[in-house]
Amino acid sequence: MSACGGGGASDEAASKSEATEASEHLVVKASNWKFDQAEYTIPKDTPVEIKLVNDEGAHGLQIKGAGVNLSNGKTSQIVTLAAGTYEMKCSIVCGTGHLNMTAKLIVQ
Ligand SMILES: [Cu+2]
Repeated sequence: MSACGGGGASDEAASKSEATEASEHLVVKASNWKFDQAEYTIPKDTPVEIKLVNDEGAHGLQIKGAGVNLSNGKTSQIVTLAAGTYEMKCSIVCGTGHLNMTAKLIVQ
């Protein structure tokens, strides 16, 4: 019945260069001037939605080597990471405690 021959892809989202649905979620809460945990752990090779919640003040979240940079307009991002330890830090110059805003993301 299909007009154009071949294909046979029944999935409407056949291309999956980037995951659009996360199977895990990580919420990182920021306040003046810290993240709510010193270490966060997520599973490797799994699409994880990383979400930044500003409980107090205006902060961003950058994860070095993971291609994650969340700030004002953007509050979440889905990433699939290889095992390792990544450095997390605030990406907005938010005040006197800005440099203290670091944490570790452990992917295992
Ligand atoms: Cu900051």
